Amino acid sequence: MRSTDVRTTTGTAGIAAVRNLGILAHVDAGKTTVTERILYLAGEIHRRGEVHDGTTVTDCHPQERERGITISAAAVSCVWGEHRINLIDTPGHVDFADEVERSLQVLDGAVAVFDAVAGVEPQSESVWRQADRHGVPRIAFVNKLDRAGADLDAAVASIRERLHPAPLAVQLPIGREGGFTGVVDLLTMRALTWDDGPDGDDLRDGPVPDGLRAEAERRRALLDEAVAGLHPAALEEYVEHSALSTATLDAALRDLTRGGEAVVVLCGSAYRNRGIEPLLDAVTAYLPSPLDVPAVRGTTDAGEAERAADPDGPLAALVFKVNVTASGRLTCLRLYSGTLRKGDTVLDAGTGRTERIARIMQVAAHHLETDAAVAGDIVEVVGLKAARTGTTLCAPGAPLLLEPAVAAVPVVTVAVEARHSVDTDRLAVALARLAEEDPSLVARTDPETGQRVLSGLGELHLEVAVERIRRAHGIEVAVGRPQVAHRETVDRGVTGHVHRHVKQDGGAGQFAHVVIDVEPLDGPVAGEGGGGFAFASTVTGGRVPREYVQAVEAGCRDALADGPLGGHPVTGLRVVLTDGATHPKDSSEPAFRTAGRLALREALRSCRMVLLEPVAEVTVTVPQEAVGGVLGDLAARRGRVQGSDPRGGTAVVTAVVPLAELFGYATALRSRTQGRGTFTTRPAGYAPAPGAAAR
Ligand SMILES: Nc1nc2c(ncn2[C@@H]2O[C@H](COP(=O)(O)OP(=O)(O)OP(=O)(O)O)[C@@H](O)[C@H]2O)c(=O)[nH]1
Ligand SMILES: [Mg+2]
Repeated sequence: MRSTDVRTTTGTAGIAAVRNLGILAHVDAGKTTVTERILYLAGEIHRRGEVHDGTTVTDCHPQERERGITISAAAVSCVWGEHRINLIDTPGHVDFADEVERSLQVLDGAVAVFDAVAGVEPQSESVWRQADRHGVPRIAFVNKLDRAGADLDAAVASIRERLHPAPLAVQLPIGREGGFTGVVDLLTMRALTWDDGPDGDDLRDGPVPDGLRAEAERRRALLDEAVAGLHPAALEEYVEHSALSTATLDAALRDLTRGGEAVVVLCGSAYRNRGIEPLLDAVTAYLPSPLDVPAVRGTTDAGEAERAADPDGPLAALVFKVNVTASGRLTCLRLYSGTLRKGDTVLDAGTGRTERIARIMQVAAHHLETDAAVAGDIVEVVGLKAARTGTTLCAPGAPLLLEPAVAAVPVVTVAVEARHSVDTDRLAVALARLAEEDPSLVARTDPETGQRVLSGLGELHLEVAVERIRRAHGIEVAVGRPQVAHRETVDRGVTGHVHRHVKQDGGAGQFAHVVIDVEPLDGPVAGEGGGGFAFASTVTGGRVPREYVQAVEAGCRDALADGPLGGHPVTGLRVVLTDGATHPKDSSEPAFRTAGRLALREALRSCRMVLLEPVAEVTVTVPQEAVGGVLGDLAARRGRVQGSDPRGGTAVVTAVVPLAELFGYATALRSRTQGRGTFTTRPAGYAPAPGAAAR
């Protein structure tokens, strides 16, 4: 399978053979295990590692190995047949959702992995929606078919119900649970079985067992019918022959996958090495190459521009990950256009500075150095000092700025202090490095207490970050209790608030007169990334020129940073500029901006405001007999229970709980259920905080 040709081929034929693939799923569905098996089958590694032994390629950081979870997205590349696959194993835990976001930005396709017992889980739904937003085509892999209670049909039904109306299963499992030995490929109508050979992975291709023949034919007929209903060319053939040829079916599945109109579903057991070869074949057959996806768009001085995946075009590449280690800095890039060569000087389109590429490496299990990389590729480079996650690198003669992924807004904060004052400066450096690698970590100094504080997406996110400071930098740190980030919103607004900003005491004066209304904004409050704010102007007769209206809006946005209840960000409000006045000489945009800021700041003091706290949707899976205790505990944590469903001998409880009450929940649940309870969370916006009386 392995060929150096495929690795080094350049030109369009080479690009068509590339697949930039992400592995996405809920925590523990088996992404890292699937990745490990792919690398093994592709000949990249000669021994399969296990997550629980801490021996996999992609869970390579010490904390990943100890905790048995993926923390950091890891890119690796391998060769399958004529194809080169650059694969990113992403984390499933919600605290690391930003890693998934940054990965999705540079991927052309993804495999969504599901647990055959649990089906679609909360975080599978979240990452699915993330992939929808990025328009990344997917195929589904229902994993863990060897587990007791595994059920492919139920998993497919949950995909249909919760994720996509057209999941198309192209395999029929052979054997159940511990007796799961293979699949019938419904396209070729062959049985693929895996023997427990010396390597535990001998694939055999044989006729469909008699006992499964009728069922396989029934499912193939249903598949033909479903595909014909979605694909016009297939429909023509279906109308004529009441069936589809394998070639037509195959081609239609590729079109439907790339168009996002259907999701091909495969199944297997990564742990038992079953089902991975057909998964790789489906990845290369159905998911797009960099040539099949729309050209990347960015901005230039002359406006928006597109860059096709052309090795001869000007360079355009996006940094999606930076790894800072003691031995140096590795920068992961996705090339969208052009060719990058060792020794090249590249332009950082954001800062206008240039940097030099010292070395280029394949993202292989063993870092292989290469002289060049072309459009469509994902590589690591050495030598860049300033480039950050989200930086665009381009040809100095053809600047183009690509849009970086939007970093999630941190919701949890801890104070971090060096135990020994000699380490204080080193701690500041360590915090800055963490934030360079992961833009969803924000380090700052609290202006009131003077303490260093670190903010992130959750308790685990911060715990992992602090542990890295301890280990990688050898700094002993004291960490405060986690605090949630509050927000403020408007419960009852005000109308006709007047602000006159006048400074006319000689020299150039300032004059801006504004009248605003403030009202609550319907719909979900506290949208991410500065959402939850609307601005309009009803000023007539040109009393306030358009550029000044814009300045007022900018001023109002400035005022949102600092609410009246406690200086928290303000969200969920609409401001309407209803009137104003200008002065022929002294009015200016800065004057109106100041007026907008001060007007809203004062108006908010007259509004009835409500303090908001972040809340999370929690899904707890516990043995049936522990349900009562869990429900009581959730209520004590101010949780609103939304449902409790029996599933096998366990119960799945869902509740919306304030994030502040979830600190330490992992430990509490473990002791309450003798270690048998598990839970996952996902952000569910903001809700009024108790005790914070509206004023
Ligand atoms: N029974 C069974 N267990 C599996 C299978 N695949 C993975 N596992 C186990 O499930 C656990 C989680 O697997 P991982 O590969 O770490 O899952 P992940 O999706 O990468 O998890 P995160 O990265 O932490 O989100 C490990 O203990 C695996 O050995 C499978 O096919 N069958
Ligand atoms: Mg993993």
